[in-house]
Amino acid sequence: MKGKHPKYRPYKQPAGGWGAAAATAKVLMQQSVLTKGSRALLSMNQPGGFKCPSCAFPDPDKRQTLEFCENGAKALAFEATKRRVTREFFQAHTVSALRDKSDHWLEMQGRLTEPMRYDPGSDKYVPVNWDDAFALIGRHLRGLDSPHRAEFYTSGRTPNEAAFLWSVMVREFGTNNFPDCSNMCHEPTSRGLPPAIGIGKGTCRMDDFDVTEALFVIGQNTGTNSPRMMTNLVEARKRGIPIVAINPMPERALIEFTSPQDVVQMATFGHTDIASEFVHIRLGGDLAFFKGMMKVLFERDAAGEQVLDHDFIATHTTGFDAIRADVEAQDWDEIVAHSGVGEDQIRRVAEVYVRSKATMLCYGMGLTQHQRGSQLVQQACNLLFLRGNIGKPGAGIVPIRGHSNVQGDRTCGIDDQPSQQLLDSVEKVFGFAAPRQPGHNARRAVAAMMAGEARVFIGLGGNFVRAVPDTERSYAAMRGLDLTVGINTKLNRQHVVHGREALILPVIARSETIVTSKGEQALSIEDSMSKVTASRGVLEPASPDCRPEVEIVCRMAMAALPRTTTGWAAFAEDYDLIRDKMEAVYPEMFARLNEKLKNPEGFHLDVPPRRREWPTPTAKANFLVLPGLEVNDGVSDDRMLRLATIRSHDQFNTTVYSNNDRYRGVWGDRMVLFINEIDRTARGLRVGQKVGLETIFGDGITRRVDGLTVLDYPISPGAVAGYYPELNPLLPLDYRDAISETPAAKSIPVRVISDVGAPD
Ligand SMILES: Nc1nc2c(c(=O)[nH]1)N[C@H]1C(S)=C(S)[C@@H](COP(=O)(O)OP(=O)(O)OC[C@H]3O[C@@H](n4cnc5c(=O)[nH]c(N)nc54)[C@H](O)[C@@H]3O)O[C@H]1N2
Ligand SMILES: Nc1nc2c(c(=O)[nH]1)N[C@H]1C(S)=C(S)[C@@H](COP(=O)(O)OP(=O)(O)OC[C@H]3O[C@@H](n4cnc5c(=O)[nH]c(N)nc54)[C@H](O)[C@@H]3O)O[C@H]1N2
Ligand SMILES: [Mo]
Repeated sequence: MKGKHPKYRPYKQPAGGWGAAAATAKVLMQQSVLTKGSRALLSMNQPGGFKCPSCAFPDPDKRQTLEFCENGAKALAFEATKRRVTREFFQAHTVSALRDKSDHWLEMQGRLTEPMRYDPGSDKYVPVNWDDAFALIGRHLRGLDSPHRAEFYTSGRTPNEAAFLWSVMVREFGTNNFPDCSNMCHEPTSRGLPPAIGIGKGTCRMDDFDVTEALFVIGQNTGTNSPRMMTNLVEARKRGIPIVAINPMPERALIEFTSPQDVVQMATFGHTDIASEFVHIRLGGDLAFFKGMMKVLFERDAAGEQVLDHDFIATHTTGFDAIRADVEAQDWDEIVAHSGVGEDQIRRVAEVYVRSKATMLCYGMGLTQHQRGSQLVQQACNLLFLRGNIGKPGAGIVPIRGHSNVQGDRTCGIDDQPSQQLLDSVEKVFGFAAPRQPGHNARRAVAAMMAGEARVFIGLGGNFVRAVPDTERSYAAMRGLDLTVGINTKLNRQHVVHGREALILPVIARSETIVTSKGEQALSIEDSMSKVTASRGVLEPASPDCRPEVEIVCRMAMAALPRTTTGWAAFAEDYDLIRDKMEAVYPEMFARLNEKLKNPEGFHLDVPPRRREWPTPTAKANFLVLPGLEVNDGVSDDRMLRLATIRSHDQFNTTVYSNNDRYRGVWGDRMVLFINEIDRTARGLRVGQKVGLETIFGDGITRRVDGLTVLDYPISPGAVAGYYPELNPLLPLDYRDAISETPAAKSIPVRVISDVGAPD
């Protein structure tokens, strides 16, 4: 059965196209929301409507009549589903029984409908009214001997207004314990970019795509995770712009794509070739590749060619000599070995870069989730600085964010290491003493739970326990808490892996209307390119007992802070009042916020590097050296492979829509191991065989996952891949980026344990 397996049928069509159109129709039908869902799709990402709850990629400036993608439609269909989790459902299932169900099964039960409290006597969730739920939270929080014993998690679907109030409530309570989904995601961007360019955000806008002369797409599975960006890639290719895709996996949509919105292309079964140059990089090989490209530039500069922007370098940067010395000291053989890319291809890509007068460098989790992820992001900046590719049209650094409002949440104060300036401002506006010491990020929150220091966990959205590393130990730590609270739309793992007491609080979703005594309320969202827009739902809330996130935060604050003078009750009714306070805390950034949000097109936040102003300590853009060629520590084990934990086409993070991964050709199974044929045969493994993986970490803890089906896949040698979150038990909490503490989920050192069961 060489190379073949019933669960693996390589997808030969272009990505997108009729496959995507069919998948969109199917998902709406399955969730029984064909008419309701289609109606809502018409308002999604349109002026006056709501922002897509899926990813953070911006809407186009030039509008299409239907502005959504297959995965946006999926996110909406699963949100607008007709299925409901009711009190009868909880009556029929003990929590122990629910724990045995898969993530997909939990998700498929539908929307949460009323607040529930865990009853240890029956091992079931039972109804609780909202007042009693808040009273229980208030009792626990007020009873702690230190505010630092509570962890306040945020997931990136939370809108700006709720995130802002959450940050105020937690600081008034007395801690900066803000574990956030971005701590596992683009934290290397938030911590890596400021020393380099002075701001932890990208520097491009959508119109830069129209004038760019070269695009790099690095470590990002665009067709699955930011499908709306495919429109920009297609348009760029139609203009003849080169696209360099750098990835250890030849992701289908980066090779060929049919735009579902392109009527002619659909009718003629045509497609657009996306990558003009596909770089099949070694996993973790990007550092060596960047240095290889820089080496070519320095060589050509030394030979008298005009390949560097010396004006930009002299006027705007520091550290050029050090970076040059570091790069020139690297040996070509080493660069090739560490990047896995031939010198000829590195030179060819460097030539693409040299020919372009404006280059955009887009990246995702393939760059950030490594042990030196933050510094790797800085190396990408070095490459851009060499040709003055920041602060001019069509050029810049472009982190592609994940959750639809993950960037906004950070902008609105969700930060475990807030600046003293922000805290001063919060104190001035609200009149309480803000805690000055740094709090816990996601990793530290889990560590505090493991150590027994944390007693309470409250999650504003998300599925913390399933998203974090070290599944088994994290589950145990969660179960040791006094109280766990999940503020969610859907049932998920964190509700069934809970503390001594536990609450489920159901919320109104992004696509649904929020009506208070002051009338209908709008929210605001910031996309990956710093554009802030109002979002107004159009559908009826899933249940009359679902509450808006803003109201939940306000009532929790009133229960937890008996002496508060903050206007929580008023905020819950009138969201304009919240935005007034946002403006007061951030007077420059959010000046005239309420007024500006009336423009249906939204507005861009200021990004100083766009005009070549650098808010760094040197007031310059800084070249920063990362010595050597490796982004991950060496491991002395010759059987070692590097495991990347990745997303399938049919999931949104821990939400599993189905067990298929269309573009990678995987059907009906998520427990698979993508491995290169060379590595497979070297280990004597057969395609279809079931194997286990074991982490090599050396801290005495055994981390192992069994039951993975071996598939031959064109992933670069030395690397294997499998799905998150199923493989999170293999990821050690302390295997992380040195600066940002982001788990290094793309480079886990593992060993294959074979012969666990027969081939199927
Ligand atoms: N439909 C859908 N959309 C989503 C999400 C979802 O789950 N589903 N999640 C959202 C979130 S929160 C996020 S953060 C984003 C995530 O979006 P992506 O950043 O695309 O995330 P991943 O699927 O984790 O993998 C990224 C890619 O990195 C590649 N890679 C792995 N290691 C390396 C490496 O060493 N070098 C390079 N160059 N590449 C490497 C993998 O092969 C893969 O193609 O998407 C967001 N959008
Ligand atoms: N091994 C490994 N681990 C990873 C990653 C990886 O690539 N590999 N990726 C990491 C990344 S990039 C991220 S961002 C994290 C994701 O971590 P999280 O953000 O915690 O996880 P999600 O799966 O996105 O959360 C899904 C839940 O959010 C709730 N929800 C959905 N919409 C709303 C809403 O509008 N309001 C509220 N209140 N709740 C809502 C639903 O109940 C749903 O079950 O995981 C990280 N973990
Ligand atoms: Mo993310």
